[in-house]
Amino acid sequence: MKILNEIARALEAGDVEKTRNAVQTSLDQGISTKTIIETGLIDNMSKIGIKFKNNEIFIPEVLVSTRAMHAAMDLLKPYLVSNEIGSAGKVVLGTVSGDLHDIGKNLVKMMLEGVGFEVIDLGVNVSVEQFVQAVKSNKPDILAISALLTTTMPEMSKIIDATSEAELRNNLIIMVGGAPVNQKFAEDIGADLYARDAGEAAVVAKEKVNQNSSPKH
Ligand code: B1M
Repeated sequence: MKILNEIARALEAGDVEKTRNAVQTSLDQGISTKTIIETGLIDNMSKIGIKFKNNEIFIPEVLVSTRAMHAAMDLLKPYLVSNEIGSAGKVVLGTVSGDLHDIGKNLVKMMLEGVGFEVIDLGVNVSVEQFVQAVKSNKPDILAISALLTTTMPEMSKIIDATSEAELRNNLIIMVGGAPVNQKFAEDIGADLYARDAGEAAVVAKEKVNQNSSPKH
């Protein structure tokens, strides 16, 4: 459908007005909200995430695209029939205790939402207990933890240990990231996923949840 290509182009250009207009035209043409969201928005936001991961585009481009995506979602909200769209899964996200950096975390949140996850954002300076409590009450598929300081990185390990002690570790995917974090550190502390940037976070999170929910042979 030609109009869905128009959504893709407008989204990639980060043009809020054009994205909203193309979404409105799609609705006027009788295209379902499900197709508009899944094919027009989420698929293309995933492609933007992959380009970001491959360094083909950079943070400002991702930010304008996510802004356009949010504007489109706002327009579609009243048309959404409950359960028409299957959520990609639930994520609890936060920056660790003692750490106030949230620009990267917010970008991760936007990218995760862009590919269909429901994200519960705990904010910054989140204690081990708050993370554990949020996992207990929200039962997320993924616990996503961000840290930007070498001095706050050890909090990640404490959070992972605390989820095990609270017997919440089974079926919980733990993803870590932030500038000082790397794959080796993630493996050392027992995290399931590491993502270098927001684009990669959305891609690996989706892959892992799909993998866990696909039938075992
Ligand atoms: Co701070 N700061 N800062 N700072 N700050 C750094 C991180 C630092 C590297 C600067 C430096 O010295 N060169 C340094 C850390 C050194 C270290 O530990 N090795 C530092 C320091 C020391 C400090 C203070 C201690 C300074 C002081 O007060 N003496 C202080 C600490 C405050 C605290 O947290 N308790 C401090 C304060 C601040 C500000 C408040 C002024 C501000 C934060 C504002 C805010 O976030 N609302 C700030 C900023 C802006 C920075 C820099 C300049 C930029 C960080 C940023 O937003 N980058 C930073 C230097 C730098 O990185 N060049 C620095 C852009 C953002 C998009 O990238 O956050 O890396 P990033 O996120 C990426 C990836 O890391 C990844 O995806 C994101 C998008 O691609 N990612 C994840 C992040 N979380 C992820 C989670 C995932 C997956 C991927 O899965 C769950």
